[in-house]
Amino acid sequence: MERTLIILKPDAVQRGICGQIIGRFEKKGLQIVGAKLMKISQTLAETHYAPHKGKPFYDGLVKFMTSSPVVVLALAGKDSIAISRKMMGATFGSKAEPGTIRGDFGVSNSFNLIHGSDSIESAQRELGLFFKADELLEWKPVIQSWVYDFAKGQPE
Ligand code: D4T
Repeated sequence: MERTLIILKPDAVQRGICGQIIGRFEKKGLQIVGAKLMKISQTLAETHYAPHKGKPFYDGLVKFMTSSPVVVLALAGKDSIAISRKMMGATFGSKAEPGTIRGDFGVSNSFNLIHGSDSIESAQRELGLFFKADELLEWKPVIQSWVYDFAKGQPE
């Protein structure tokens, strides 16, 4: 199963809406394979957001992400990267569609509640930054055979 890194950003933790956001992923059928509350260090924030270095919002973004605890999740599922990005909605809360996490829970552009890896390569890099190998668990949900159709051997 494909794995992705999700960060519930400082605004989600401070506003007390982590449970509702995590519940959406669980209800969708994505599986939690890693989870922790942590304070992101300056170095980790700079490394994680290195692709944005030099952009006008970079300094503010690093300051925001290091300002207060976050909840990091590793989610597993078929196409979990694309599915979770779709559930998150457009980058800016002001533009995100109703029904998406950003569309339903926020109006801010920079305080946009959640991060999700945007490709297989990013997911591998980001999961390695935020989780030690032994913090990511291999486990089989008992409901899995009802979440996916395994009639052909592969999840569909
Ligand atoms: P992340 O990376 O946090 O999952 O968000 P997105 O993938 O949806 O958006 P992004 O990489 O383009 O932006 C990263 C992060 O920077 C903030 N941001 C972005 C901002 O404060 N001002 C801006 O103009 C942009 C483009 C929000 C998300």
